[in-house]
Order: sequence, then C-alpha cells, then structure tokens
Amino acid sequence: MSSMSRRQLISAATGMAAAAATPRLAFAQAAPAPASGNGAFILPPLTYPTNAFEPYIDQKTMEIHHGKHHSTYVANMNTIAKDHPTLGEKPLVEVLGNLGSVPDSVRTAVRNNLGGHANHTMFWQIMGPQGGKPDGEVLAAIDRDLGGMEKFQTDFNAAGGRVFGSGWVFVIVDKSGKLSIETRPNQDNPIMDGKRALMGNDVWEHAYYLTYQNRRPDYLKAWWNTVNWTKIAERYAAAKAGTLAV
Ligand code: MN3
Repeated sequence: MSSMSRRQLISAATGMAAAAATPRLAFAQAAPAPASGNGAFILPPLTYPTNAFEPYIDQKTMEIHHGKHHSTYVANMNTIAKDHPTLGEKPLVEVLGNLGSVPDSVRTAVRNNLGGHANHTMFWQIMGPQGGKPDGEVLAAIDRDLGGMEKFQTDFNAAGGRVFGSGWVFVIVDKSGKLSIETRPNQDNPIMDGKRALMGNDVWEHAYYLTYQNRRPDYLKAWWNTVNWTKIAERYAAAKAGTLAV
C-alpha cells in the first residue's frame, strides 16, 4: 500500500468515527461555518439524501465523502483566502485556469484544495437518483465522438481503472461540443489546462473503499447507476454556450 492510500484510509477511518458519533448530523452539516477568511468558499449541499445511491454507493461513503473530504477542501480554501482574499473574489475558473499567477507559497495548496472543490462540486451535480438515460444532443455526441454508449462506458471505466493512485476520469467537452475521455492525477481539474469537464468520476479510494475495497473496476461499473443525465444535458448546453461554471 502506498503512503498516499494509507493516508486516505486513516482519513476515512477518522471520518467514520466522527460520523458514527453524530450519524444524524452528517447530512445536515452541508455548509460548515468557515474557520477563517472571507468565507467565500461554500460546500454545496447535496440535492439528494446520502442513501440515494444504495446499494451502488453506500450511505456512509456519501456522508464521509461530502461531509468530511469535500468540506475539508472548502475549509482549507477559506483558510488560504484569509491571507489571499483575491482567491475568493475571483471566479473559480479564473483562479484554476491561471495557477501560475497564484503566489508560490500557496500554489500547490490551491491546486489541491480548489481543484478538489471544483471536482466534487461537479461530481455531486452530475449524480442523482432516477438519472434517466442520455438522449438528444448528448447521446448524438457520445455516438459521434466516443463510439456509442457501450464503447464509451467500457473506455471510461478502463481509463478510470488505469489511474495509478488517486485521481479522476473525465469526459472533456470543447466549445464545439466534441467529447473525449481524459484522466487527471490527484485533484487536478481540466480547467487547469484550459479544458472543461462535462462529467467525471472520482477514483480516489475514499470514493469507494468501504463497499468495494480493492475492486475499483466494480465501483466504476456500478457508478453508472448514479449518473444524472438530465444534469449532464444541461452542462453540455452550457459548455457549448460558454457558460459552464465548474
Ligand atoms: Mn473525492
């Protein structure tokens, strides 16, 4: 086991203990009061209950993932923004798209924590119960650029499976609506390369370890049952209009 995955496990175990002590609060604590700074960064509340994706994603994983992992990225950004307030005043896309202009002393922390905030904000958004199926323009783009749904899902799962250690697998959408599959390590986000994610899946162990342990491929397959295609259609339209926020 790598030191990274050991840290994640320790982090997950700590989160579990805390969640077990206050099980009913895990969902309600959507937006913890910022520890410091201008409070510019806010944890977006989930729009569905934490048990919405059982049995594909277990409730405890959802509670820890949203209420502990994502909320920590948000809290860290509010701490960083205490000394660097402009980070919280600029649009997220502008900051992540110009990491070179972030002060050296906090650049890596911003990359990791603001990247994590962006990735998870997208992630909660593109999942939902009764997510339907792709149709219209999105389905046409999947057929045209990704070889149809079956090949798309096979290739996306394979790419996610190949990520070594922690990271993400994304569907990138360009301004013309063209789709492609790309992966990123850690909490990197395509915005950092001037690209945009239509959707993506989190392949950090914290996203699946309690149910799937080492079986990341099983998680990748099951995850499709949680995808909200209505929201992805909205994101696709926004990407083509140049208005996609995260
Ligand atoms: Mn995660």
